[in-house]
Amino acid sequence: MKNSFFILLILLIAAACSFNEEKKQADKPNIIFIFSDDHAFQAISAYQSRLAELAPTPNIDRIAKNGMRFDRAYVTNSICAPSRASVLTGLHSHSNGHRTNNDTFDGSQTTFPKLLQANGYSTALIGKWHLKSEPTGFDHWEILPGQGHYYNPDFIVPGDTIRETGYVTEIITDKTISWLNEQKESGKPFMLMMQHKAPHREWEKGPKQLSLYEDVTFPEPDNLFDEYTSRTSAAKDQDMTIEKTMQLKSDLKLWDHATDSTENRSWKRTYGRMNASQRAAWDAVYDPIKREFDSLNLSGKDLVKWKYQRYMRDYLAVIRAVDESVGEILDYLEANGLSENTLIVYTSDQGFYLGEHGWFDKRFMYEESFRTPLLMSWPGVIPAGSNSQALVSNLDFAQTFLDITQTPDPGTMQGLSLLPVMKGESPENWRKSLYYAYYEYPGVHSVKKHDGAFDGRYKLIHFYETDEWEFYDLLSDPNEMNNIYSSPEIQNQVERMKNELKRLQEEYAVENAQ
Ligand code: SGN
Ligand code: CA
Repeated sequence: MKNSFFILLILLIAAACSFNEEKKQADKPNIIFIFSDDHAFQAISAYQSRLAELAPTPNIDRIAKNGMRFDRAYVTNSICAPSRASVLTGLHSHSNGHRTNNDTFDGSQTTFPKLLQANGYSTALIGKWHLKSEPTGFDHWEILPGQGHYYNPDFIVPGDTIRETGYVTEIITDKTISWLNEQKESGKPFMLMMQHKAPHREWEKGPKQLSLYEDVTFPEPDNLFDEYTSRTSAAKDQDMTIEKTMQLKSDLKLWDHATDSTENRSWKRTYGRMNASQRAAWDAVYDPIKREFDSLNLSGKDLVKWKYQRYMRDYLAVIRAVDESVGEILDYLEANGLSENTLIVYTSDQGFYLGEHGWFDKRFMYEESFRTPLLMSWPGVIPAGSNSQALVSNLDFAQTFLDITQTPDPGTMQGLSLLPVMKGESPENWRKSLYYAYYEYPGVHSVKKHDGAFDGRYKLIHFYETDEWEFYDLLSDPNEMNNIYSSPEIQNQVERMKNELKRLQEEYAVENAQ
């Protein structure tokens, strides 16, 4: 009698435990990480920049309305593949070995997708990857080769490469929704990385946005004609100006149908991939622009201004398709009862210059590229319509995702869990400064190697191969036009930030710290 009572008791306890385990599993939040490539925060209307009214992003803004806009989100290294490696590993470039786009990702490392997968999550990656080695830690993956293509893109899947017909942003969205539908059956929580190619160079508009901003004139940044007075040789010697570097043909699509053909590398990967009907729709928009350009005979500042307008029309229209993609995903989550228990993250691998300093591209530690957009929603945890001024980094995603999914932290990552900040708290022991390092030199766009420290107001940059320094006070000089490194009245702050840089280099065990 006694024995059977105990057996019954044990069975009841076991049943309760397994029920709790299932419940815990079901309560675990899903994560959708929406990642774009080179999306400047200036091009998101939630950030209320000069472009907000003319080129709104209503769907990306929905994430901010339902959740939090981070105003001080930064990256470890403002270039595609290294940023992605930092997101996956929670480590700075020198620690995960991925310093430049030329490196191959060591997929045997600890990454957050692997840890989540081991903790019972369904994991998927769809879109741009750019890390050369095959993805690890994902139950499902479909990736673009390298930079990928906008029109009729190829996708690498395990053991095969498939060419799809259509526009890359729409295809990535469709694939994402298919996977979400398929994985419903698993009953597992999921972590999905939807990684757009857009709005990366060469900013090829989608068929639905071809004439979207054609009659809009966008405001220029104040420093479109920056002469780099007071800056070091790095700002002067770069190769990323709208004036000299931006190409009329490949970047601004002024192809000459009679002479440009399959011989041209850029033609092949852009216009050359389109089918006849895609080309017809494209030509209907760009042929008149080419004729207008040929008749204008522009030079000097007028030419730069004209190129800037073309650049903005293309770039912002490419973003409209990304915004629509985000809208489709948000609608899907709502329609499927997934909004409540899903953390949605929208961010980019880095920022981008939209004519500031006369530039496009990224790489420098100046705000437009060092900073990245970051918006998150998670009802019940993140207060709706909030914003954060905390110094956060792309280093923090990995630990944040481990934290909210109760996945054991290996203790080797270098970021911080954003959970308290997401809840609207201001943790006292939050980081006071960020470490930055850029390594890809010599290389495309010729930006010299540098590292530096930023405390939310003062920024110290060291171009260590030429031993040149820059120092900015973002409070009085938000556009970083005045390098005050040698100003006598600021020397105490320069010294303080030099010590801070040393401290950060020690904390992160930066080898060969300069
Ligand atoms: C290509 C682009 C560059 C860009 C790099 C890296 N040139 O080389 O403008 O900086 O990619 O971009 S292009 O002629 O090929 O468009 S990244 O986002 O992958 O880091
Ligand atoms: Ca990028």
